[in-house]
Amino acid sequence: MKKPRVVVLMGSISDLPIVTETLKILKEFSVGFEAKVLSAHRTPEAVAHYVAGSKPRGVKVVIAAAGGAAALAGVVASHTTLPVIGIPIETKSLKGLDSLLSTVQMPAGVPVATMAIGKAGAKNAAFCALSILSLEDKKIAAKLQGYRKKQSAKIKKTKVKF
Ligand code: RP5
Repeated sequence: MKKPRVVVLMGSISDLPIVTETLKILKEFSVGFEAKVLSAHRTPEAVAHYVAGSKPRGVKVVIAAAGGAAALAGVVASHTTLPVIGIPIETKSLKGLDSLLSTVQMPAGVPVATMAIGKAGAKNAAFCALSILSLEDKKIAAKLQGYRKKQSAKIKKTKVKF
C-alpha cells in the first residue's frame, strides 16, 4: 500500500456516497490516500490527534467533507498548516447551503479552500489536491495535463442535435 499523501476525512459515514467521487479520482491518479470518518462535533479529540499527526508522516493535503453545521474542515485547518480543502455536503433541510457557509466562512489566517456543494465539489477536491501535489510530482502534473486535454477534446467533439 502506498504511503498516504492525501487524507480524506468525512464527518459521518452518511457522507460517503459523495466522498466516493473524491476517492475514485485519487485512485485513478494512483495517489496514496487514507479515508476516515471523524467528526468535529462527535469526536473532537480524535480529529485534533489525527490531524496533528498527519504532516509528520508525509501527508501533503487534507480534504474534509461535512454537512449541516459543517465544522470539520475549519477545525482541521485549526490543527495544521497543511492545505485544507473543504467539501460541503448537501443536506435535506437546507440543500447544503448550511454546509457551504459553515465551511467557507473561515476567519483570516485559518484558510479552507472550499469546493462547490455536491458531486462537482467532491471531484474538484481531488483535482485541487492533485494540483497541489503536481507542484512537486511531475508524473501527477503530466497526468493532470492529459486529463485536461481529453476533457477539451470531448467538448470539441460534442455535436448538438436538435
Ligand atoms: C455532519 O452531520 C456529517 O458530516 C453529516 O453530513 C451530517 C449528518 O451526519 P449523520 O447524522 O448522518 O451521521 O457532521
